[in-house]
Amino acid sequence: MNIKDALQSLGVRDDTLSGEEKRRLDEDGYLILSNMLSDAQIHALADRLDELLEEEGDEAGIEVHQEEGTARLANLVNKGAMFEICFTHPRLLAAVAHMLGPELKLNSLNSRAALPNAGLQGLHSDWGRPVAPGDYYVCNSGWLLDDFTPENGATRIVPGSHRSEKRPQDVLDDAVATQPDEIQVFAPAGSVLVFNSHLWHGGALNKTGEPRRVIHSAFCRRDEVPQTNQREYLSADTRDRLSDAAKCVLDVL
Ligand SMILES: O=C(O)CCC(=O)C(=O)O
Repeated sequence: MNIKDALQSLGVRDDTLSGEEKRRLDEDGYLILSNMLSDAQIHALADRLDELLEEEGDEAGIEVHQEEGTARLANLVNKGAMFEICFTHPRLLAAVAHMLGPELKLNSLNSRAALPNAGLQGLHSDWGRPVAPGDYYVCNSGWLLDDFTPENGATRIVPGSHRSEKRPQDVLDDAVATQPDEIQVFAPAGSVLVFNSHLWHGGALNKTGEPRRVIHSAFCRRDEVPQTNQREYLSADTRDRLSDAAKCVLDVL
C-alpha cells in the first residue's frame, strides 16, 4: 500500500476540508478542528498520560525532549491504542496533506503539559532553516485535553508568519517577549489546533494552578528523518494491532 492509498483508506477525500479551511491553512498557517475528541476519549487520554507520567518518572519524555516547567511524554504511538486517533483521523490527515502534500509521515507523537506558573517558550519554527512560501517540510497538531484559555498558557502563534521566509529564533532579539502581531489560540478541550510548523509559535505561561495538557502529533515529508523513527521504536504489540494504512502513515509498512 502506498501513502496515497493509505490516506484514501483512512477516509481522506478532496472535500474532507472545505475551501475556506484550506485557504486558512494557506494564509494564516493554522486551523482549529472542532469536536475531534469525545469527553470519554479526552478522559481516557488524560488518564493514560497520568499513568505514564507516574510510571516513567524522571525518564518521562526522554526519547525526544525534557523541558523544565512541563510534563512531557514521547513515543505515544507505542503507549496505548487510544493514541491512534492522533495520527489516523481523516480531518487531521487532510490538513497535513494540504500543507505537505500526500507524501507525508508521522514525525513524532508527544504530550506536553504546561505546569502552573511555567510553560513559556520562545517563539520558534520547527525547522532548521527558513523556507520559501509553499515549500513546507513539517506541520504539527495539538490535541487539546484542557480548554485553552487566556489564563492557562494557550499556544501563541503569529498568523501568516510561515510565509515570512524568516525564523523567529534567527530574527527576534527576544523570542520570549510578546510580539505585537501574536495571538493565542483559545478553544475547548476536544479541539485540535493543526498548524504549519514553519509558523512562528510557542508555549505561553500557565497562570493557573492546574496543568494545561495537549498531545502533539507532528508530521514531516516522507523523505525526511523523523523525530521518532518508528522503524526503531515500533513494538510488536503495536505492529500487530495497527491497520496497514496506519502503518503506512508511520512509514513502517
Ligand atoms: O504546548 C504548546 O503550547 C506549544 C509547544 C511547542 O511549540 C513546543 O514544545 O515546541
